Amino acid sequence: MICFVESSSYGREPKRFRFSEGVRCAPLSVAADVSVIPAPDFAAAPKNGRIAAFQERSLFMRLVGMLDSPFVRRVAISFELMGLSFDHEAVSVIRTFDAFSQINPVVKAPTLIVDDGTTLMESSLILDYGEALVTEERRLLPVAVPERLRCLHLMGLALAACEKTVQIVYELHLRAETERSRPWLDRVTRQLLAAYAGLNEALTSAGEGWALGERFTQADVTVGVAWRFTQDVAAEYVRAASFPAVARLAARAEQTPAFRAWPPV
Ligand SMILES: N[C@@H](CCC(=O)N[C@@H](CS)C(=O)NCC(=O)O)C(=O)O
Repeated sequence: MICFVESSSYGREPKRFRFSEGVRCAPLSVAADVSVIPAPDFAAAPKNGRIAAFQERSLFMRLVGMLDSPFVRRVAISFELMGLSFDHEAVSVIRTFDAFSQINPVVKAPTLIVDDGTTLMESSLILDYGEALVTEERRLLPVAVPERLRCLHLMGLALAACEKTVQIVYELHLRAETERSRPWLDRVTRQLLAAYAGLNEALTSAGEGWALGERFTQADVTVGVAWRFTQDVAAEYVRAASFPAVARLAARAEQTPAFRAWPPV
């Protein structure tokens, strides 16, 4: 299918490309007989690229949504890290609402269409499904309770930061200037700054490690995508210099192969 979609949802100059070019597929396009690989050798798994051969279940998943959405990007990066293969379809909820509604009438990004046709929404629910598909070594959420708690705490702050940034963007770009609410913007900005202050405080102790120490977890993915998103679309509301621990961790996350494989464009 060829149709034109816009590549940006968040106020930057939109770029047009053909729908077929917006679909990123696993290069190892999965042969029908490679549905289950028993006892995969994770140590030998490639660290980058679509890793179809290491997927334990659920081939042909479709991840729908623009990568400039932090929610879509965290799913793409996480699936990459988990070794789950999927096709990415860059369809915008803003600029191509009708096209998106053909895929999911609720028009929420990310949308994941699973191999049996089930539609999933909400990035954290999609990631919950992804975690269930892979073995423990590939999971991004720690199992031990204290680590899990810290991870969820950081993810909650980062997701709040994403949500508040989205609200600022929608207020500024989807409302006519005369309809904008200054008190609402101030409220949301205060919440956004509180989320990053909480993150910065919690991450200060992380030093040069990842959020939970040596292991890269969902906290690192979510903090990384949140920070990049806010800096890309609402930097004037969140001064990077005020949150050095968050900025440092996010900069290092952006250098990892999975983040580089799924840039926010
Ligand atoms: N909590 C949701 C937030 C997703 C979200 O707000 N996505 C935006 C795009 S960044 C969207 O679908 N907006 C369209 C709408 O809400 O109508 C998640 O984690 O997936």
